[in-house]
Amino acid sequence: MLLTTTFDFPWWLRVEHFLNIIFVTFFIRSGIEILGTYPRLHTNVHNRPGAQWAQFTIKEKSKHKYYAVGSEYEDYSPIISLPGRGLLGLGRYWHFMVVMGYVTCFLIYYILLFATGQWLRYIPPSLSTLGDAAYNMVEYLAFTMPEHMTGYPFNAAQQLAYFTAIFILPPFMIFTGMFQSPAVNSHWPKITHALGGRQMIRTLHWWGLIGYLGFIVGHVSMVFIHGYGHEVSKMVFGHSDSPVAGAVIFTIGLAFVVFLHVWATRHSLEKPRKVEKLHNLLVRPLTRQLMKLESRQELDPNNVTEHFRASGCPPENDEYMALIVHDYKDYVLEIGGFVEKPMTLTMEQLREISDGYEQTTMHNCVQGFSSIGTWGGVPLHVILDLVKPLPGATDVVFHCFQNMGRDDAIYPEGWYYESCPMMEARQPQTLVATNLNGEDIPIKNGAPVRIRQEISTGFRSAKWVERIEVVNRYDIIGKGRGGWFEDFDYYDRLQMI
Ligand SMILES: Nc1nc2c(c(=O)[nH]1)N[C@H]1C(S)=C(S)[C@@H](COP(=O)(O)O)O[C@H]1N2
Ligand SMILES: [Mo]
Repeated sequence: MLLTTTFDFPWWLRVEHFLNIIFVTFFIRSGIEILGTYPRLHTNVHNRPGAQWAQFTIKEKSKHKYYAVGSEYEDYSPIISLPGRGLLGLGRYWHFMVVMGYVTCFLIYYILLFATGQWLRYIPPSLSTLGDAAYNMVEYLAFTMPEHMTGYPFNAAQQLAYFTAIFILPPFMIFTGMFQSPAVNSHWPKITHALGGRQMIRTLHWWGLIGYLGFIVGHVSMVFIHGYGHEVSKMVFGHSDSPVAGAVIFTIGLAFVVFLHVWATRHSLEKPRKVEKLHNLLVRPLTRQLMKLESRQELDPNNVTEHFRASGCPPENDEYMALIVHDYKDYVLEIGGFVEKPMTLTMEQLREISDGYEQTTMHNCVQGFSSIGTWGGVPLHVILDLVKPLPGATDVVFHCFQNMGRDDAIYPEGWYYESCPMMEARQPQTLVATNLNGEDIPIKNGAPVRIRQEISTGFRSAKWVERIEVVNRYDIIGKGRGGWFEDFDYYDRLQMI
């Protein structure tokens, strides 16, 4: 028989199984952190408030009337989420670090699985396996032990569960995870649309989480039903001849996993910058590749979001108020810094250069909400060609009228600013926007001028922009991390995911 030779559990399979326990539990806890910063699930890309189909918070409404999302954060306990306390940036750091490790291990695992023929035992031999699996479940409920399938080391219900956990859930999660990345979903807008849009993809990813939780509950119950020592010694030694030693070693292994979680949580809360460093080391190679994907969105202008959601409160200083009162006639955008020809542009001049340019794109807030808008303005590369960055210019910094500490009650201090590497600045859809849906940009969305960075998450699109500065280093601005959220909230400056 073909399958009798693959009855054993080779060492690489057992190592992979153990690593998987670490990866999946880290995914779940950091995933809950991410979910908590926008604890509502929608299926419609416009995510109209109140239209969520599920919610994981008891907060009814946000504190602000217009600027909803900032205060919608749910800060779960560090016992549940990694690292807890609403630290989205750090939760993301962990989630993506684990992606790097998990995907690497999984590729090796798949290769070995196929190279050794082990994969065959997880493939249901015929459609009747489905019926057998259902029958097995009834047997479990009746406290009888189902028979193994002939030639296999497990019964039909187990085979089906393993098949799902090995061949369905991981690719599904990687795929639905990837398509939440603004770099990916703006490069393949048609696939994004075909999948049902940004919120549907988020919802699907959540169902994957439920799939994992279901699998874990089932899998762990099976281990106890079939005998803890007997089962875990297969995970340790590959056979069940030494159940006691197996149980001891496996339990120590589990304690180690718990220790890792406690360590990761404490470390994140106490030394967040160290976690950030590790993240940058592991994940930057990926984000730098993602940065090369250009946004190619030409979404349907008839499908713009009626109430484009807003994040952050508008500036409250006299200078900005005066601009509003005078209908932005006195507004001048300064573009300078490390350039050959610094210049200033009025609204009128901006509109003239723009010559009616528009792009209809989807906004991806890092917290998870999305909106669609038609933005008019001047692509940043056009402006850069006018001011001519000097050789050695590396980044473009956007300075805003808004001071977070002063204008937004939920944040501590500091002028809002953001920056981006020259490569991102020169992308075709990186825009200096003056219009939203054919009108002046509303105050809440960044009037009179804001940036659109379409391949990155929302916080990188600075609103209420006063000045654009080309630089050859950004680490001497603010606290040196490249932007306000990077300085204060451990957000990733190259948040392409
Ligand atoms: N100056 C400034 N720009 C900002 C913010 C802010 O608080 N202040 N919030 C950012 C975040 S987190 C998001 S999601 C988007 C929101 O854009 P919107 O309000 O048009 O939806 O703006 C970004 N730009
Ligand atoms: Mo955001």
